[in-house]
Amino acid sequence: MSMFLDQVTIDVKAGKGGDGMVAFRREKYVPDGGPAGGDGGRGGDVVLMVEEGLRTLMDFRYNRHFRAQAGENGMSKGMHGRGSEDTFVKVPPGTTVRDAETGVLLGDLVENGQTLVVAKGGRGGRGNIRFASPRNPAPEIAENGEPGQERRIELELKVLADVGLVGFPSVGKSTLLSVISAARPKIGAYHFTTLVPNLGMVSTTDHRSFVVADLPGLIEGASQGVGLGTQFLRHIERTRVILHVIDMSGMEGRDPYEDYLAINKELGEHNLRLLERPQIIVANKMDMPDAEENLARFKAELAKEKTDEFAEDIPIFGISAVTRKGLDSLLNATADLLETTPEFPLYEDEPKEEEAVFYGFTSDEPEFTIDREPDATWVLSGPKIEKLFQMTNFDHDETVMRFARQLRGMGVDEALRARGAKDGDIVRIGKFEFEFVE
Ligand SMILES: Nc1nc2c(ncn2[C@@H]2O[C@H](COP(=O)(O)OP(=O)(O)OP(=O)(O)O)[C@@H](O)[C@H]2O)c(=O)[nH]1
Ligand SMILES: [Mg+2]
Repeated sequence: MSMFLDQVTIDVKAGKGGDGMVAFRREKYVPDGGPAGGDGGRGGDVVLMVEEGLRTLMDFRYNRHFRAQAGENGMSKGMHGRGSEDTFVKVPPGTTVRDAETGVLLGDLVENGQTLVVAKGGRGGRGNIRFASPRNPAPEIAENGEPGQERRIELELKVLADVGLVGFPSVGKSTLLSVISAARPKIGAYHFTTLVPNLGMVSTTDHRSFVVADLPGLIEGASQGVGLGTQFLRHIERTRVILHVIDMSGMEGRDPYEDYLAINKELGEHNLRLLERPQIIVANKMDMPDAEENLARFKAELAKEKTDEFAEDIPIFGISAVTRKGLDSLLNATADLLETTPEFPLYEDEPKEEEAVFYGFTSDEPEFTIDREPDATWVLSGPKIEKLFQMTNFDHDETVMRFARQLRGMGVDEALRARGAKDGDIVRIGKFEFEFVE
């Protein structure tokens, strides 16, 4: 297993809001002090944040649970609880975030410092001061804090690079990166030397610069999971220009033109949009004896393929990564192409999770559902009603009565009656049971 991790599922849980307090003023010469219970503080959010220096999701290998602190409870003398700090979780630039259960896109984090709230902290419960009214000047009512949002999310890294080096194994992708940048990827005479994407910053002779990603070798069938290819194809998705590296020595007994077609097929099968990226064909190993001849044949085949006489020619650069021949013109042409190539937005057609859906509940979701257990107990469930339950402080009768009123307001009583509930039937929400009273 390589030490590269580019896909991981983590659990995040935001902080619960602090509970509101029921308290009354106790002053020496004031017999009936008014309500004095403060509000709870807000629970912390779990927030993802891009950290430029990170290159992989390795940090998540052994740490996949992140929670934020609960808000402080409200206190007497009208003191509010303190809100909690958010919990920041660092991710590398290029991290795509999805809800693991629904697959819905939550965000795509590319810029240093960019943040995304993935679990929203609960609001603090209100203390009894807030429930005072002329009719009820001394309420024994307080809310518990709202539960923090909890969810499982999926992080997928797609490296941020302007240019991607693709090609069969051992064509010289890593060698090329090593001679055009300060990156020092592993180079070897065997296939699949590169197991993880390597990034390098490249500068041209006229001082333009761009980031190049050297990817593990692809082979035929990569998009179907053969070889190492498929899991790395995602790293080409953010690149704007593809340098398609081909071994022109013909040493491995493969046909350069067949290789070229096979790789393009893989790119298209992974994601059709990859074929929209302009390519430059890098004919490598031109220092080898048969290379010139192979390149001529390659060019002839490529020309044959051209059906539309107005179609633009795909640029071909003959180079030798080992002797460093032909590099300057290749890099200048790459920089030129980058300047005229727009970005390919990855998720523009995909709906992002709406803020409203994120923080609340979707409108088509029922406020509650009623089920009947074999022992005849009525069971109420659903996010809204369960949240209401969790925010109710059952230590105070008056708060319990408020809860009952809220249920009635939601239409629970009516719905139960319609289902045939009778006086004295047991109704359960979570672990809490009460009697149905008509
Ligand atoms: N003669 C010659 N050999 C080269 C050239 N470029 C690379 N090689 C050799 O080709 C072999 C493979 O090079 P790598 O750079 O590791 O190839 P790669 O495409 O990164 O291979 P994978 O990581 O396995 O996909 C090494 O033995 C290199 O020395 C070149 O321009 N000329
Ligand atoms: Mg390599």
